[in-house]
Amino acid sequence: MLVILWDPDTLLHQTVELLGSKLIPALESPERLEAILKALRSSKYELRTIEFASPQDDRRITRLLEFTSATHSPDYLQHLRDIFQTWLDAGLIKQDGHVLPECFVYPTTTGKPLRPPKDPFARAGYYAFDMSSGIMSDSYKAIVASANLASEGTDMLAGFANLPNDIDTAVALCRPPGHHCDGQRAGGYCYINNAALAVSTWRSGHPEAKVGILDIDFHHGNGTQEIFYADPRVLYVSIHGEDEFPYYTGAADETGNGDAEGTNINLPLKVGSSIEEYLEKLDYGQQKLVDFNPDFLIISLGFDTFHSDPLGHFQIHTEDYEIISRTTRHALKGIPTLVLLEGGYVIDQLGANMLSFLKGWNSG
Ligand code: OKP
Ligand code: ZN
Repeated sequence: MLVILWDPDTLLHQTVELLGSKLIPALESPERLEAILKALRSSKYELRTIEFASPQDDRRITRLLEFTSATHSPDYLQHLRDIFQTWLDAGLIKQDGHVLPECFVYPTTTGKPLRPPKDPFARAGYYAFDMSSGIMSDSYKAIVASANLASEGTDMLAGFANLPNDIDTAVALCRPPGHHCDGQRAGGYCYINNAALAVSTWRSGHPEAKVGILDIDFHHGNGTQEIFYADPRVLYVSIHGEDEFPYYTGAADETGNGDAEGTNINLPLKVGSSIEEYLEKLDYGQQKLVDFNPDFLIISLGFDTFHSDPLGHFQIHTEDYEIISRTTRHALKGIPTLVLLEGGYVIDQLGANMLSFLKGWNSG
């Protein structure tokens, strides 16, 4: 049985991005979550949904930050918390404005360590790798609420929090998503790597555990890959559009470093690929995960693999999500599983796609 987690504070983040040379409301919008909630509420399946309130008590916040700090640098987390107010105080934006970067970090031959720039305007670029990660007045609240869902879901599955014991799957309706954040910089609508936080949460009670991550968002999870690239106890498997965003990662020859060699598996697929081609890769990735025999499984779930997605380009339809989730569940049954929402931008089909996924999971 599965349980679904969400938090109304995640709706507060609503920023802008560039389309050509125009600023538009970011495609990663509150309406995405609202569409999924609407579908869940009117569904004929029996679904257990828990509404969370972002962490209020100091102990919970301290614990969340401690687990996040295992993979995110303290100065980056401080930046996320403070940059909006800093820009406001410096007169760079008004209350309804958005922090967007100007100048990014780039390779040099000096060998000198990079330091955060003093200029608050420049800092926005130091802590980001693209311009799809704006920060507005309530962003930090939503970022924390989203991350908290990943941690709460893990607590339940790990037995750190009370949960009816027939539940072995938690679906965290996170937004903003997480898989592009590498712990030092925001990008691709991601600010905290929710999957990495789930791993740290799980490890707080099971330090030796092996964790499998299956990333089925259309885009390569460069952040998750980066964070666990040298970690032999995390197997990262990603199926994603070849040569698509985030452009510089996701090739099949990125396989892990040192004794983690072989624990990073990228399965790039050509743009326009069909569900049959997709399922071949999925089958291969699932088998690798089965062989790894993880104690805990995380699925980074994006619905931007949908055929008409503005940011994704596979030929995958609503009924296919049922097949994808059923085969995954079937292959990896018995392993406690945290499903984290990543992308998916066809708002009026997101609800149906999520229901299709849940239906397949429950019958796998
Ligand atoms: C995030 B996730 C549109 C550019 C969008 C960012 C894509 C982020 C995808 N103006 N670039 O993996 O779904
Ligand atoms: Zn995506």
